[in-house]
Amino acid sequence: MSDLKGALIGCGFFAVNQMHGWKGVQGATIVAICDRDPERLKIVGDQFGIDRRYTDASQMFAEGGFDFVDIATTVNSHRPLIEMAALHKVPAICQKPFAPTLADAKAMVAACKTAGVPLMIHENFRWQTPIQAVRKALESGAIGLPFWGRFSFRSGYDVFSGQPYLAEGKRFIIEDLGIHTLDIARYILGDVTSLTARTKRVNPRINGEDVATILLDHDNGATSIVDVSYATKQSIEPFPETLIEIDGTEGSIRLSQGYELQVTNADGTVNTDVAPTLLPWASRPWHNIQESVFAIQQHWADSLKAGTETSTSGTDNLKTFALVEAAYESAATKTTVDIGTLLT
Ligand code: NAD
Ligand code: 89V
Repeated sequence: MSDLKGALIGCGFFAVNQMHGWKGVQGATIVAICDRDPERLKIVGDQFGIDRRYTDASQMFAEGGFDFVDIATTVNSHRPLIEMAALHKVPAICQKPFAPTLADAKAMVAACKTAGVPLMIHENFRWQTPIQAVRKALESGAIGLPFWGRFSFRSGYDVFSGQPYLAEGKRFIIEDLGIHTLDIARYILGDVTSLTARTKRVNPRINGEDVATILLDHDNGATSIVDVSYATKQSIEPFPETLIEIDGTEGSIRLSQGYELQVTNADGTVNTDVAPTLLPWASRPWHNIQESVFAIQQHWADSLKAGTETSTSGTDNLKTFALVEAAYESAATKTTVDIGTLLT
């Protein structure tokens, strides 16, 4: 089977990782790019040798000649661009966060369903090597049935220099980073029935919250905590590591700073180095994220060819996005929010 042809929209900060990722993916090639900013279009077009360049996405769709689109723009453009893809019956990948609101996200899923095209959200954190290792350890049965978990991302890393828009919005850490951590919690412990959240803004130079603590009730009866912070100064900066603790009926799993996995049960303790690979184009400390970009893109190419649903399909990611909406609602109202109600 010949390579799938892809088009990428949005040639900003993160798209450079996606373009590098696509170079390594087997079975897919980017043939066209689009950015409404001609300068970004030129930088990325020249760096990756792409001749077909557009400043207008509708013109690119009208000319066609690609099998899927990869949308790497910021959130406000996601719905119109996904609806454009659906109109042209083009399978689509959309960066997180899914949409500005859950209603928009539901409309995007509906548009793709009606058009009969797959939609995948680029929710890459569950594809990180250490996260995959935790899931495998749990699936092996080594710790029995999980009843408690903690998914923690606490950092003082300056994300605002690369992504200045993160300082501007009324919402920050839950929508941008917590969305990944909530998705990991779902991926490891299963879907969530209800949630309680508290937030804080510590950094006075940003508009949104930079600390959040979220208590999750999972379908399987497990309880977990998702705690995220960009206001935490530590001796060794852990960015961008998610640290995990899982307690089960027969043992425990710990994913510690430095990508160390420890699985303990009645047979003893097994320690494993689960550090991500440093891909040739990647750089520390981002390599953990960069490797997961390649992994999710390979998964997309394989799934599109096989006609199978992706792990983070639009339908799946509605359940993660609902947790984001619920966390803001819970923090604002100081109530526990029922997730089922949001998803109906
Ligand atoms: P950015 O602002 O650097 O880049 C976005 C680009 O999209 C800009 O060049 C802009 O001109 C272009 N653009 C916006 N609307 C457009 C439209 N309608 N048509 C054509 N071009 C358009 O932003 P970024 O930091 O690269 O973030 C992009 C997305 O990636 C965000 O949703 C962000 O949350 C996400 N992101 C994901 C990860 C991850 O690990 N999954 C990491 C960082 C950022
Ligand atoms: O993954 C992201 O969305 C990024 C970062 C890791 C910096 O929060 O914005």
